[in-house]
This record gives sequence, structure tokens and C-alpha cells, in this order.
Amino acid sequence: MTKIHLFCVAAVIVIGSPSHAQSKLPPTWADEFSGTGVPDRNKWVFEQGFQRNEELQYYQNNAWQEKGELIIEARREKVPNPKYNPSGKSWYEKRQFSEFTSASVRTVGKYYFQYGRMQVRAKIPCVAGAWPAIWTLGKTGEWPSNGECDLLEYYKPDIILANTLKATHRPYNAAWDTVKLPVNKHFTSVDPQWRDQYHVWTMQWDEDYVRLYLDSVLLNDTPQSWLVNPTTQWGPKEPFKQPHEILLNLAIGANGGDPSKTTFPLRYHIDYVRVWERYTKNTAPTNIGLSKKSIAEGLPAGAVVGNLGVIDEDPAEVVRYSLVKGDGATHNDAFSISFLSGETRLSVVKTTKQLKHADGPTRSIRVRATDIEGATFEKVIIIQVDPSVR
Ligand SMILES: [Ca+2]
Ligand SMILES: [Ca+2]
Repeated sequence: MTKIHLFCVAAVIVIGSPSHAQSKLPPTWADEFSGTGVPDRNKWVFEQGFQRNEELQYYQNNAWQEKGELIIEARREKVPNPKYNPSGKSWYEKRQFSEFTSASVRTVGKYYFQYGRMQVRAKIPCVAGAWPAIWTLGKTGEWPSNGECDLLEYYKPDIILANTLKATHRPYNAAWDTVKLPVNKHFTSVDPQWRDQYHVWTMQWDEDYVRLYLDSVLLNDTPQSWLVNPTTQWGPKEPFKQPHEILLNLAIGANGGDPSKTTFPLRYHIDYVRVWERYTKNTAPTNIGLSKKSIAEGLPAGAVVGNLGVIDEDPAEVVRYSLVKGDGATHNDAFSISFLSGETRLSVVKTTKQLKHADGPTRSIRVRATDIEGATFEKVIIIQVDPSVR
């Protein structure tokens, strides 16, 4: 499915301008997970045991590469805690056993980056008890003075989060710039299959901003002027002006909620992690294409016309489309544009009313494409209303 879909993407982008192609600029660091077995030891380190937040899972090596993906698996599985100490003071000493195992991999000691684009394509388990995440941590300083960026968190009660955080005057106490979006309101209302699909998370990080995107949607942007620690007692003054490592994990319980009625094992699929270090330049989109330019007469409102695609030479680009007013007649009110899951350069065009050929053989819409840096391109696209198709 994945490969066919990507092939279609390429076909859409070629429409209207065969001389342009998508950027071939390779990432400066990436893992496509195209190997087999354990994750690449030159890139990733497994966390072990109980780690944080009084989560229920015991981390072990429950992650492997398979069919071009990294699979992180959470299991309902009882394991002894070697750090068990009945008279211990810490939560991780008091537990004799764990009822769950899972995995967390991080690039600590192997890879760090500062500024640029990071993009991750993944499918997450959206169920009670699960807390999958894609995040970064600053290299120096104690948490949270080192800085944390959460491209993705999913947890109870069925919400997607995108956060940056910094220190406060109290140790181990963070100040959060957080966005929380209910999955059923923001995602499945547009795409009922949202939970079962792959999505693309993008971080655009430069000297001025940290911006976080999910598919083609900007979820959170934090100015560097806010990402300043109030004290340097436990770390740097500016936690997002230092290199960060990358973490991928699937926690169980704590913020994830109650897993007792959830069916295990759970699988978190990661297709790739790509980083373009210090990529802060931008070229504007140069064309917009529609994959199918005709619609059968008399279809109900909400019928799909086709997918919009864009040509933009920047790697890992994220594009938002909108219908705009301009010179000349357009029929923008007869169409709507919504995002397409798992894509950052495509969107779907749908009708908002029934279209009759007798009212005219064509309709035109004026579409604007806006990329990460706010560069735009506009085009009028003609759509045929075809009476011969039933
Ligand atoms: Ca892959
Ligand atoms: Ca661009």
C-alpha cells in the first residue's frame, strides 16, 4: 500500500510541470529502517528498565527492523525488577515486578543536531493505556533545563500533543508551550480512518522559532524568545540553542491511562526518521496540480474531485492549501480542501454542493499553496462537470 501511494504522489506532482521534480537533497542524517533485526547500534541506544513518570512498562529490547520499518512493541508480560528493594524510597525500587514491557530508543551519545528540519513518518497505537512519542532532548543540562521538544505525544483521553518546554525556578519542574487536540474532533472528523494510517510529523527549528507540524497542519510554534530558562543553575540559558538528541518510545500507563482493558501486544510503526541539519533556506512553491480534473454530474455534496499536489524544491516540505479570491470568476464556494493523512504536499479537493452540467461545463477554483516559511503560489484550476460519466 505504502509504495503504491507514494508512486501516486510522484504522478500528481509531475502534472503541469514535467520539468520539475521533488528535491533530491538527501538528509544529513536518517534512518530508513531498511535493515533487519535490532535497530542500528551506530544510531540508537535502548533504554532499560523503569525510566520516568512512574510509567507501567519495563523497557527492554522490544524493537526491531522489519519490512522497512522500526517496530516498537508493548507487551502484557510479567518481568521481575532487578532493582526491587522493599525498603527503597523510589517508585522504581518499590515495584517487584512489571506487568508490561516495551521499548524506548534514543540517539544519546550517537547523534545530535542543532537547527534544521526533522521529519518522521509513523503509525501510532491510539488506544487506552498507550503513550507513544517522538521527541528531542538537549545535550547539556538537567531536565528540563536542557530543553525538550515533543513532535508527538498521544495519550488519554485520546489526544494528540505537540510541545516545547523549558525550565522554571523549581528543579524538575517544566514550563510548557503545549497544544492538545482531541483526535475525534480534529482528525477523524476530516478522515475517519485517521487512527489506522501513517502520519508525518515535522519539526522546523531555527534561531527564531521551533515549529511543529502534523501532516500539513501547523500544530504549535514557539519563539526562541520564550525558550529561555529563568535560571542557569541546572543548564544552559537557551536550551534550543544547543544540540538535541532524538527519542522514539512507547510508554504504557501514567499519562497514557489505564491499559487494563486494552488488547496487547501494541505496535508502533516508524517508517523513517530524517534530518536536514541547519536547513533554513526556502524556495517558494512553483506549481500546483490536480490529479483528476473532472467530476461526474449529479454526485452528492462531499464527492472527491482529486488530490492537489505541489512542486516545491525544499526537502521535507509541508504545504497548506487554501481557496482564495482573485481576479476573474471562480467557484470556490462549490469546493473544499482538506488535508490528506500521511502527506505533507498533498490535499484532497471535495465538492460542497451537487454540480449540474446545465449550469456550465466547467468550474474554476483559485488555490493558494503556502509552505513552511510562508512562501506562496497561486493557480486557477479548471474542473470539468462531465455529463457522460454516471
Ligand atoms: Ca522505511
Ligand atoms: Ca518551500
